[in-house]
Amino acid sequence: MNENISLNEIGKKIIFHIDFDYFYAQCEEIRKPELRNIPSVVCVYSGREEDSGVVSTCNYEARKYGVKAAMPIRLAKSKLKDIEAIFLPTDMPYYHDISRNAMRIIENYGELFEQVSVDECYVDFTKITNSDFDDAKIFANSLQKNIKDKIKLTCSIGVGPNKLISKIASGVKKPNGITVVSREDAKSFISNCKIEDIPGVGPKTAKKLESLGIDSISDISNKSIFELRDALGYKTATFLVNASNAIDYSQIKVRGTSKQIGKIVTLKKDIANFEQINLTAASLCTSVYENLSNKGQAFRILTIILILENLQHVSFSKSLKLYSASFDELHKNSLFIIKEMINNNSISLDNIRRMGVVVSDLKDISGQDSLVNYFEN
Ligand code: DGT
Ligand code: CA
Ligand code: CA
Repeated sequence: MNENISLNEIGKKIIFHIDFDYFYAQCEEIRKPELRNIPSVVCVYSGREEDSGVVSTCNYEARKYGVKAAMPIRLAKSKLKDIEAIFLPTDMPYYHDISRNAMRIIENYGELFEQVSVDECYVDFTKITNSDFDDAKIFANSLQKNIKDKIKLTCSIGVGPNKLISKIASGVKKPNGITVVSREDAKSFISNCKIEDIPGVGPKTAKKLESLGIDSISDISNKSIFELRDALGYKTATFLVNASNAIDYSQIKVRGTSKQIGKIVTLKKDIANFEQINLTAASLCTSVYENLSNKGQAFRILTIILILENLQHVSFSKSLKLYSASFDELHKNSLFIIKEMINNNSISLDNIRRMGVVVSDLKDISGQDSLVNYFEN
């Protein structure tokens, strides 16, 4: 797949890595705000004896006392001895619910999205940010605020020219941080990182490098792949030499069974009348409908996204009573929601920069006789 992407295209990308802060512990704070100012520790109890098991994560208050993930619960308790602290068992279904809601907000911007774990994702925001790192900073702020306002969840965001740089950047300022590393700064940024900061480099690789007299990223960048391949193998050597030069060709992997279909476009400048809004909505709906029909699917949730000139994101979702595969229903509802959103938020038409139509809660109906007539009313 890489061959089809020109270097020029890669050279313009702006990738976000978003990581939710102290995730399980923050989920607990969302439903029990009284936990916010005291150390709280989420534990996986093994059940063998009281307090046997490990810490899954803890809030930043608890981290001040040296409590960490994977630490035995007993050790964590000893570190928090004489301190008012709370120990809680994990509640995975609840954390997954929060994760789903937060990820949906991010996914609803309608760009290439890859969820990598319950609390982490990558998104290609090249288009929304016009491939401009100053715009990306503003946009990251607005995205962070959007998630905080809607779910009360904080996250840390790394912005970079590729997945590698954005992933490392998101860990630089935590919690609730934003770190932007522009294309120009990427090489010096990575040179100042430790070898173990490169995702995928474990103690074994670090040891092998050390035995070659390599103990910094700059050392690696001065080597050629051929010098490292005997010790590390060709694949790892290539990856590391590239990484040490801030190069990473890995792509955002949109999941094959995407749970939504959407299309988002940038509007012409100075849209001044509803006719142009209508035309844009019709073309977005046509594209979404074609995609939906090709996949043989019906939808139930319709989301409209408006991104304003200041990169503020306004979205509204409507759940239909029944699944629908009807273009008319998609179109009619989209127009209605767009008008309501514009009126309810007093948005002036020339302030709308991008508009998106996304359908989700999809259902396979390819076995049906007539797709178009399915549930059509
Ligand atoms: P952060 O990102 O440093 O603010 O803190 P977390 O807690 O979000 O850490 P992260 O992103 O490494 O992990 C996400 C969640 O995965 C975390 O909330 C709990 C779970 N987790 C992480 N490490 C461990 C572990 O060693 N054991 C268990 N059972 N769960 C873990
Ligand atoms: Ca996290
Ligand atoms: Ca994480």
